[in-house]
Amino acid sequence: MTIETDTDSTTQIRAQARPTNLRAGMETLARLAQDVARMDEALDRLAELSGQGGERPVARLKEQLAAFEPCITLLGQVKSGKTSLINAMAGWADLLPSDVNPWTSVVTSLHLTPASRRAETGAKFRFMTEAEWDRLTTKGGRIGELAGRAGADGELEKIRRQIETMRDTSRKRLGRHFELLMGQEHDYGYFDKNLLERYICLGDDFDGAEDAPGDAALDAGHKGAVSKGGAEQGRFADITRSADLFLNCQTVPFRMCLRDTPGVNDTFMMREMVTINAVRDSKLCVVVLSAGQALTSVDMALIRMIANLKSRDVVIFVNRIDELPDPAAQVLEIEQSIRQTLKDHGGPADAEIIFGSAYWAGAVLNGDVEALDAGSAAALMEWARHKLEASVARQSAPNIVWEMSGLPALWRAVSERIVGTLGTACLASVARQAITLGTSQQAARSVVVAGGGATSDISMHELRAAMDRVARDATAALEADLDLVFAEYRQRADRAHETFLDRATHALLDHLERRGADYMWDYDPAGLRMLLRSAYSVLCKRVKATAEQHYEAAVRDAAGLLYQGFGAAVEGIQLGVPAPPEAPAPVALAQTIALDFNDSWWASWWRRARGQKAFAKRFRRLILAETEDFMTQMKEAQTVDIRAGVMTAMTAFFDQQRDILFELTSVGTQRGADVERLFTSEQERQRRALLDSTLETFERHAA
Ligand SMILES: Nc1nc2c(ncn2[C@@H]2O[C@H](COP(=O)(O)OP(=O)(O)O)[C@@H](O)[C@H]2O)c(=O)[nH]1
Ligand SMILES: [Mg+2]
Repeated sequence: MTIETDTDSTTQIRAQARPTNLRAGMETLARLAQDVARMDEALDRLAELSGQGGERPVARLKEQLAAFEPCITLLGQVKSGKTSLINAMAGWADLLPSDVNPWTSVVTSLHLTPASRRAETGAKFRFMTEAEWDRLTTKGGRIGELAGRAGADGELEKIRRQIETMRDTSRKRLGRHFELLMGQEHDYGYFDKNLLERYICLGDDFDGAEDAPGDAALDAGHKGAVSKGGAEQGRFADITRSADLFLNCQTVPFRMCLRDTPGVNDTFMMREMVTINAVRDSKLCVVVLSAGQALTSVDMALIRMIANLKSRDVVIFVNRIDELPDPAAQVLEIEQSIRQTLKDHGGPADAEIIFGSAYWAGAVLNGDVEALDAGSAAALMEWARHKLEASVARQSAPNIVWEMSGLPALWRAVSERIVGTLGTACLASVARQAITLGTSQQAARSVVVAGGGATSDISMHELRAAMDRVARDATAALEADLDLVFAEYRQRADRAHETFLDRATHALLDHLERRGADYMWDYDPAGLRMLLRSAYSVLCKRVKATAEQHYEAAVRDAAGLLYQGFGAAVEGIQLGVPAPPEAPAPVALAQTIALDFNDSWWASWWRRARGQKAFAKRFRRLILAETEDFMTQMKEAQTVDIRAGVMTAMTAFFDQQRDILFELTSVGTQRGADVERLFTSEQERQRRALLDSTLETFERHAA
């Protein structure tokens, strides 16, 4: 990242070193940008045509459209190059500090806005809440909890020491502000290297701590990176929870959010929880793997995470192919091994896999493809010979390297998914509501022409009250049915849990009988996850069916009420049935539980417990305790969003009904001169033609 934000590094690059294909792969995204812009214009026209009272509901739709920001979460192995890849995607090789101490548990969201000049326009940092910090520091996170339960005292002692070090260092760094900062947010109108280092990179003093957490991951790379900030570096990093960075970007044709996660496999499982939450609320994931060690058994936590995603929601990017001696031959093996691993774990075995190198992409962006080191250049030549199509071969060196870096292929995959799932759904939702508004305006005119106001005995006031009642009843009925569906799901999940405990205990007894207690035994919790996954999938289907049924009923009731009030004049109103929101992937299932470790603490528990009479009972209790938090995650956290999504769509529907009703019932008050105007038909005819053509735009996207 350049400190002087107004110098654009691309302009410093010699002309022949400048790539011209940075937007390759983003074509579908560019079309989405056009569609959204057209819809926005159509909404403006709709607002103009609707006159007084009609702007507010249209403004609401414009807001909904403007709030649409597709989010892509990157997750993967530590040091696989997630941050480097995000930088390459943002078209700015040194944007986020890569190689930061991977112990931070910060989720960094980079919000990109298309612009002709790049600029860092804002930053928001959120700190952990007191409760989060407490859980981490008093119990040692989940790993501490489970080490404690298992009686692995040595293990627990070590974790305690690590935590004390962390707590002391943080307090020293933050002094008396420490408590005050908990749960707070810091906002800036810019960001730069120093600011980021203060909030998301851990300070150097951690490298000195002997027993620093995640030893293996704490790699030498970071030590040299002392910034000018010096003592300031990492000042807030251990309590920072999330960072939102806002960037004007020259390459992307549509706004989006790229989310960098801290990865999994950490000592405290803090990062795992953080990553799970990030994945849960984003529909599209890019899994970044290192070509040198794509998905080995140390990545179980990651594998579990991917296994719970659908193949259309995930793209696998195998990075660092520049380090392979013979990429052309090796990628085939790597791809096969990844697919096999995914298949073995019931994951999306047909997920799209892309090979590339963030390092090559960075070289292109920095204008120094000629300075690639020898090994990397050789790999590049090899890969290019294997991959290159004739059309690309004639291009400039930077263009070829960019193509080989895999970024265009990644963009193609990501763009298609953004457009195909999220974009289409968003446009359809806005379009359907816009059609309802447009047709109801038309109806409002007919009401005036037909004599205005409510045709029946019901007064306007009564009509509005009746609509409120319909809304209240419909909402309550939906709530009640959802309660039932969720209760049923919880029962099913509990049953699955019971079944698993029984099976595990039986297996243990069986083991004791056949081999005796001297042989250590462990039990794979995959069965529990499978049972829960199927319970969750049943839940999602039921929720969808319930939502659809209630949405349809709500539309029927609302339409009935309008008809009762205004008769045939409102028959033309097309009330759109809301689409139930997509349920989030059951990523909480990926959460590491005690049974996933068969290492030291388990061995120590086994040694201590095996001689005892009630071995099996103790075992059952242990497993019950170990899976408790996991079950809570699956039963509560995972379902909160589902309910909120379903209810929000219902609320939005009735908000719109109130708008329509407001419009229909207020026409009565604008009679007289206005009615005269309505009848001066040339003007009316033009208006109508304009409205029809506006509605066409919406109809194209409503299906
Ligand atoms: N050779 C090579 N190194 C890479 C590549 N991508 C990232 N790196 C380096 O790997 C280290 C870790 O990268 P980083 O982006 O911080 O990884 P993260 O932990 O996944 O975010 C840094 O030194 C990067 O420069 C790549 O494609 N090839
Ligand atoms: Mg990183």
